[in-house]
Amino acid sequence: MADLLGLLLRVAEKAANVARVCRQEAPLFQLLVQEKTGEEKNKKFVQDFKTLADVVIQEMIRHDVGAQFPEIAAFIKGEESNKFENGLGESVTVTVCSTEEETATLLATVLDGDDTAASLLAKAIHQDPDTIESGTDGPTVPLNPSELGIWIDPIDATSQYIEGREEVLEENHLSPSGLHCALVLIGVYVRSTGEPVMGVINQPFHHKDPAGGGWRGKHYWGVCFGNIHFCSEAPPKGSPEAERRLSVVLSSSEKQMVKEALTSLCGPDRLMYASGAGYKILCVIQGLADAYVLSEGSTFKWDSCAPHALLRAIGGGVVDLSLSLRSSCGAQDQKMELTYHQPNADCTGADLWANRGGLVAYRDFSQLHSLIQTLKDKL
Ligand code: 2IP
Ligand code: CA
Repeated sequence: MADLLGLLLRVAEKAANVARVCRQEAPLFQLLVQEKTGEEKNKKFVQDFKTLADVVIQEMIRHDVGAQFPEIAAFIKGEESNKFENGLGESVTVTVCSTEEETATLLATVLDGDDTAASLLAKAIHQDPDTIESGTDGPTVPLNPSELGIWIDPIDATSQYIEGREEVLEENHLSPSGLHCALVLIGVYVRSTGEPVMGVINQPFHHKDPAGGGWRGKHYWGVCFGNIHFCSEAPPKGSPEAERRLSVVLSSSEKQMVKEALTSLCGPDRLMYASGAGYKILCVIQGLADAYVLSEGSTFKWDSCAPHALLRAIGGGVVDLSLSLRSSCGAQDQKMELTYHQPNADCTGADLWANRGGLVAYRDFSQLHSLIQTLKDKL
């Protein structure tokens, strides 16, 4: 498992590099943001390039992890499919080839012959990132790679990534939107139980290099299995959680009824809004909010698996909101925690893997209990 953690940290850093390159290199950036007008307008192509950045990152992670851990290869899933249609309606399967040149040639077919863009992208895919240390000798966890599966979200909060607003992060404050909400998420779960046991998060746009070298990222990781708990983030300090009013982060599109119920519990000044499902869970991990409540089934296994593992590593978790509201013992039941191994019945496409009942991400169990009790009468 220590080897796997090291590999995931490296491959997530490479993914973050690809995400940064797509914004920093002019030929790629133009594809990402260009809005052609009149006869030149080809919305589909612009749309497709956004997806291509995601597909390329996902395939690169799948390729690198599958090469080192062949037992996991067939159990690496993500948000995107690698079947891709270019602006000319041709279908291409995006894969990472054995050489940079081959990958560039393949990408050029998806990019309608744009060799410059294809070469820049291929270079980032084949570049070795600086070695990243987890800061421990590596947790020893009694699990074999053949027991594990992986969920990848190549870029969470894609809309913030495309829009690209540069906000300056204030220490100890969450920011509602901007580039820093975009995250690379890689989560590992146990195939037989669906329990999330390892998570790596890379925030490609964490801060600007003061020497003018562009954006720098930050990574976070956690491992949790049985009594083994390791996390890059220490549980937040501050006044005892029970002694102060709860703070909750929500999606800006959350239902009015939920906002009102939570206002009565927390007070209006303790409700916050932020973009990105992964970023909101990261805010809970960092103590910028006590909980993230989502009443809709609008997140997916790839959004929650990685940050869920980090939360568990610091003593928290992520429960299914709808199940918790219906259960007689509230959230107390371990079965309320989200799992990652079984598709939803009677669903197709992405909905197979939706967190259908909504969710609550929390650090402190008694706070989760108060939230569920408050929402129980209202939803
Ligand atoms: C999205 C993204 C959105 C989030 C949505 C996720 O993933 O994180 O920001 O909505 O739930 O599925 P919101 O910001 O309202 O919470 P992606 O960007 O990968 O599609
Ligand atoms: Ca996502």
